Amino acid sequence: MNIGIVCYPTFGGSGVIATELGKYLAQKGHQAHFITYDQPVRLNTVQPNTFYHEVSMHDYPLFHYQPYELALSSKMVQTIRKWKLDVLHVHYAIPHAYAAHMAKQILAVEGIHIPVITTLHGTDITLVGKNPIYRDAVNFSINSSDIVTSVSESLKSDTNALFNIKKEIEVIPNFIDRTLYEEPKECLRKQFAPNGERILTHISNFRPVKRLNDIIRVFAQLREESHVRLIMVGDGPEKERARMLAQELGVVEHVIFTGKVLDIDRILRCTDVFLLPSEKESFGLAALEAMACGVPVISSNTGGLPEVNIHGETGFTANVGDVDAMVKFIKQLFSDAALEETLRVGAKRRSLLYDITNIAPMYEGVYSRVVRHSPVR
Ligand code: GMT
Repeated sequence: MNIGIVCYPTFGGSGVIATELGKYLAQKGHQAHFITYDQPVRLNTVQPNTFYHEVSMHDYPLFHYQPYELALSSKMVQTIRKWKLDVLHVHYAIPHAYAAHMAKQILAVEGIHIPVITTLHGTDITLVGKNPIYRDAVNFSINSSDIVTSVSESLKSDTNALFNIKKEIEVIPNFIDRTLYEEPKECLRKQFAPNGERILTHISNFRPVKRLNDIIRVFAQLREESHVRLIMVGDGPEKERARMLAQELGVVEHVIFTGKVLDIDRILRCTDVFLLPSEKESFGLAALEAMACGVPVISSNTGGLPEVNIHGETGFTANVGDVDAMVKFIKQLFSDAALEETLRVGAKRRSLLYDITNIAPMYEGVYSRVVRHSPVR
């Protein structure tokens, strides 16, 4: 099949999922056509069956905001026509589902039918999409997609609660590629924790929803009694505030801010506990990636997190903002080697359920269904 993939090309989980899915499908012999404004970060190699179509923007002094949706729709239309795409799969509803609807209408005039699949990832619904500024257009474009998928049961029910959705949303969870975590790699533990400290890690886009201050507070409490170091991977608007809090609490020299890192598995492999205390989280892909490295997760129990991180099996979950509970769980884990091993094994075992070889066929099934039902071109 020739598959058009639209995503944000950045480090966020939706872009990672879209890119890894496309790369995997390309390896299986499909054509993966990425349509986006920049080379997706995970599409960093040239591969057979993989194509990148850049959405270029034209600046004009009249525009206060450049019309990205218009340029994206046009690029979708051109790519679908030229490469005879069979399906268009858009990740993150805003504005991709809307632009896809326009592309579909434009092509319909020429007698070309293109089925559109929209995958909802989280904040496109729970934070941004529900805002009255966008809500009507998001509602319309979700309903006009041929198939809608969401990355967790929790996101499905949030979408149904916040919007007036006329079709059944199919849940297809996020995934990891287990082979990535099986290759032997040099251990970097000494580099991050030269004095044999335990290592806590957090990975995100450092937005307010990730509650970085909770992470710093958890870490500062643990430092009172244990030798621990904190690795903060990523970048974003809350970084400086988190650094200032670490300074205020006297732990800043034990916190490593790595910036954006591509091969996060190298850090996760030497991590003892992964922290994700988010305010909202539709899935928590970074937690799953940690679990794939056998790292227990301490997370909040919001959104889709309890679907991924099973309390007492793969780590522990606590109420949003309950720093004391998170500290208590980590202390318990650090003081009980058998418990720690059980959680490490449990985390790894559960992550394997989400291996790409189990999840990608669900998307292929969706593609086959819509293509089978498409009128002949
Ligand atoms: O807006 C964001 O936080 C970014 C977005 C993304 O592109 O990564 O995150 C969402 O999608 C991920 C991939 O499906 C999920 O793993 C994240 O849980 C979800 N973020 C939130 O719901 C906050």
